Amino acid sequence: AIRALVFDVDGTLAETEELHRQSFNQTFAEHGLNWVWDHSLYTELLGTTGGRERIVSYAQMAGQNVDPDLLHARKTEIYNLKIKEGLISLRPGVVELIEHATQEGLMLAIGTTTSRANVVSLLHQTLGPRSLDLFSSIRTGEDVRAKKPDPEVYRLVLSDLGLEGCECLCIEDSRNGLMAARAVGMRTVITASLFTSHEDFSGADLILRNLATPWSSAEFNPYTSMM
Ligand code: XBP
Ligand code: MG
Repeated sequence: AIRALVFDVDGTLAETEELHRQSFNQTFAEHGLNWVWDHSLYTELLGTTGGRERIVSYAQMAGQNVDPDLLHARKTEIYNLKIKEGLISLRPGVVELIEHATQEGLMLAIGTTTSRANVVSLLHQTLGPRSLDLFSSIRTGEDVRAKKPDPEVYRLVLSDLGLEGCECLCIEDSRNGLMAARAVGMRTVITASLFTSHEDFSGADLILRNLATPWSSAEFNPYTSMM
């Protein structure tokens, strides 16, 4: 039986990736770099998970020498200011699913590639400061050596929860996330996001437009049928 729901953050809890993209570009401009990551380039660059790693791989491609830690720290600062402006809301159905799962006695967890500060400010801004307590485990890119599609972050989550992968249902939006979730044996629901809708989601147990759509359908409720 399913005992926990495990959420990805970027693209899954909220459509944050456009804000990440703008924060990268603002950082590059501030540092006098002529790098502009437009929508289509950024879609490709998302193949490298982790903002710092994305900067490193782009710098290599561009043949330029930069300080990835400095750039990424500033990008995180800008991103957090934008989140605190309240520009981002949770995707449809996320709040309802969290409430439903809590009522059913399921545990909740988060496994993400992004930094802890970004998760904390998103949860604070959208669900309130006490919402962090809803999650029995929050593991981020800062806790791992290898980011998704490597399953390390989800291994940590499972170990925090004391559960096997087969006891968890993961909600993801990207192929890299799906690979990580499948590698630890979690059944995975994909809610494709703005930057990932073209990706190959084979191996997913269910692919949805968003988490709200099934709730309005009388025929089939994937959550109750999986639980
Ligand atoms: C999201 C990412 C992140 C964000 C940027 O992956 O790859 O790197 O693009 O965040 P996932 P940081 O949704 O699978 O966690 O700059 O903080 O890395
Ligand atoms: Mg994601």
